[in-house]
Amino acid sequence: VNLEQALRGAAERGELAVHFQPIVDVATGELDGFEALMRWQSPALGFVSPMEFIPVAEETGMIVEMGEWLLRESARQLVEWSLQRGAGARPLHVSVNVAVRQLRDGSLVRIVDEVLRETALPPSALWLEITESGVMENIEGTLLTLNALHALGVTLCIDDFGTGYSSLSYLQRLPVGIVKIDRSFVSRIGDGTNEPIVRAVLAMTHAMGHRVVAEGVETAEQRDWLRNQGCDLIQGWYYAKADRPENLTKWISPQV
Ligand code: G
Ligand code: G
Ligand code: MN
Ligand code: NA
Repeated sequence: VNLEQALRGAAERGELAVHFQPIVDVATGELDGFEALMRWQSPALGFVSPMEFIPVAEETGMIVEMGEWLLRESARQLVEWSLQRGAGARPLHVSVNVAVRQLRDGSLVRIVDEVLRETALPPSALWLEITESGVMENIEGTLLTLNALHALGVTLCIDDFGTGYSSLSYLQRLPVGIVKIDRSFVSRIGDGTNEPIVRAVLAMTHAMGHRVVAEGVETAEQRDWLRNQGCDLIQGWYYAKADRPENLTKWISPQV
């Protein structure tokens, strides 16, 4: 069976699921939110990794519809969790990956606006992750879309930061609130070569007024080092892998 054929209509047939990975405030250890990650269980192909199907979805344009489904589902889930936690609890966010193809598609701003209205999710609780390379490919075109999204009140994140050809001047021009340091930097904390880069990224992004999420944190040593350096939020298997919503109840209770 051809992957592209199998993927067509997967959302309508109920084959797609959203898993959520906790993102933690490193200073307090409190839950700050989740990254939403798409999962596909194909009847014909079995479990297919997003590393395989997301590129196909991008090339064919299917990512636009799948991404709309993901946004709606992620927002709906966060609203449900927030109601469970009650009004006094720390507000949570949900961070959703947006592919370059979705950014280029004229429908993204309308879709985000609709999802916010339908679900009554507070706009700032919706974070949209855009890769650095995606922005750099077409910075002027992307900037118009990012400014329109920013005007809706959503929080924009630069994902996989440090892996592309980043320029400091572009970062200053983007209406982003969050920079996510790629896990390739985090994984080598402790070997003496990457620490200066991570320190520099933290200093620079904080000077610009952005908050920093470190991805791929797997050990207590990495967590401690990042906390000492003033990193804001961390995400990684040290805390939790992405999991289905029903397995995340222990994270949702406001005491955690
Ligand atoms: O989810 P991991 O758990 O395997 O994800 C692998 C890659 O697929 C990551 O680079 C991640 O950003 C990407 N990915 C996962 N879910 C989505 C999604 O819903 N949309 C986009 N654009 N990328 C996703
Ligand atoms: O590209 P993006 O950052 O959106 O991708 C998230 C990817 O990182 C997913 O595949 C997710 O499963 C993976 N991931 C999340 N935490 C960790 C971690 O601590 N270690 C490793 N190796 N991968 C992680
Ligand atoms: Mn991401
Ligand atoms: Na990333």
